[in-house]
Amino acid sequence: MIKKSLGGTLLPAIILTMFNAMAVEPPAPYGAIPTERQLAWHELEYYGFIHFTINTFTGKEWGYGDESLDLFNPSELDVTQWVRVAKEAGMKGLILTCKHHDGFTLWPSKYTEHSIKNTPYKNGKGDIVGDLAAACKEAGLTFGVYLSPWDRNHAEYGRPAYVEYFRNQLRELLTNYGTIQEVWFDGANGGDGYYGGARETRKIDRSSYYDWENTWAIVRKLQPGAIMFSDIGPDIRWVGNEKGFAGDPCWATYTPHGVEPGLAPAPGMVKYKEGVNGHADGEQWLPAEVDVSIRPGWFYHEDQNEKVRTPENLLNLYYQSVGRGASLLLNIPPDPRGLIHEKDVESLMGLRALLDATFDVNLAAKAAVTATNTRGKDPQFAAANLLDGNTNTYWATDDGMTTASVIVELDGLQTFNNVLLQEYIALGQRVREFSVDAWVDGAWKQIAKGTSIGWKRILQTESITTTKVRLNINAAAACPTISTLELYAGPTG
Ligand code: FUL
Repeated sequence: MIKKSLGGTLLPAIILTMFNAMAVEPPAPYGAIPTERQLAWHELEYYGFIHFTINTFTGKEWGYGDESLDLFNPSELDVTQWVRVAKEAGMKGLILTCKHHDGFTLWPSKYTEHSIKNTPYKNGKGDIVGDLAAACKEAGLTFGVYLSPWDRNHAEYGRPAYVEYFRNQLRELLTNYGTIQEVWFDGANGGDGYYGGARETRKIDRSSYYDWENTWAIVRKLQPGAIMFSDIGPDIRWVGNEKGFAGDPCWATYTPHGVEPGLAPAPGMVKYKEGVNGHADGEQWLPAEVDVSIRPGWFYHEDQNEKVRTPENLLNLYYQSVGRGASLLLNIPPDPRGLIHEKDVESLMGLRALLDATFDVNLAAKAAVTATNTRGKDPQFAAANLLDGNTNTYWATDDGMTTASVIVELDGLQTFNNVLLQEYIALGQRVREFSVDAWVDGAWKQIAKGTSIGWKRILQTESITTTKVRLNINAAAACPTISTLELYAGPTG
């Protein structure tokens, strides 16, 4: 009997237990780590902002709130054109200014008369939020909403009743339009406005007026998967400028600081310039979103048609945002026809062509790779994971091994001018310093170096022709976990 059970079930069980005891554990997470919804957001990288309201018809950037509703009548509005353009441009989603500071709503809100429902557009039967949400869904793009906390139209702005109104509108947007991927809370707040005819200046206490904790809770309850943007998160942070660049470094971790000691940070009241670099070892996983317009203004103005960014300019923005571990939220404002203007479309397609020409062929895909250290010598953590095109597999070293190198033997002689690196960020942002060498004239030559990697880092280099490349992790807060190393040859270096 005993003999039988040893041979039949006990022995394999003992062997399995021994094997498990020897199995190499993944590294422990380090510092602040991303949530599932943040991880999903990192993958988007490039998506569009649509600024459209009565301003499109008045030429203003910030409507006062007293604009005549008769002005809103786009003659050829076609949200499927917006979606087509965004998709062909390579964007993964769109965020719409459902209500900007002037208070006009692009959906028939039941809480206000300052709304699309009282305009000549479709005889008051239009709902641009609904139309765009449906068009995005159909095309496989994500859809996000911008709801301005500041409202220059509303009579109660500055008083408690307005906060209830704001929350009611938030509930409308989060309940009636399917899955909302991002909710955008602007930090611009308080000042002069129409305010139901009062025409005065109203100041609010930015740290307490919106009671953000409870406002955010509405989003969590109604759209648990949605990312919330503001100067202080809670999911992603403003990069601190509207010029289109994240810093170098740009850490995904961040500790928002109040403008004065002892004053808690709040949207519109934070040392926002720190957002450009973030903080190594910051308290929260709060990666940066780079919001920038394709034109000088956020809204369409005819006299800016000659000032639309060129494809080369946009490519530069891409390197300065996505290439530094942030996301690129590029504003493409429709014109008074209700269409994205031909000039903007041309530049967007030009950028797409440059991105395709650069990132289509990974010249390291067929390489062989060796590492100075592999965690527990376990193939599960081998350096080959860098080349498999899978961001969920990674090269890791033994605990405490915070400097290490990998050598990538290319498939013959290759010429490239871009190095793309990714950390396996589910375990935190760990690398603090790295460099990249190429084998040139019989010796290693340094071709790039940096500090932060994070979700993605793209380094432009001089044009390099070589048979092997070396990645050196020169400092890390914990053993590095690197998921990707790719090499690309772009038309511009
Ligand atoms: C700013 C606003 O004041 C601008 O009008 C624009 O909406 C931009 C994205 O955010 O804070």
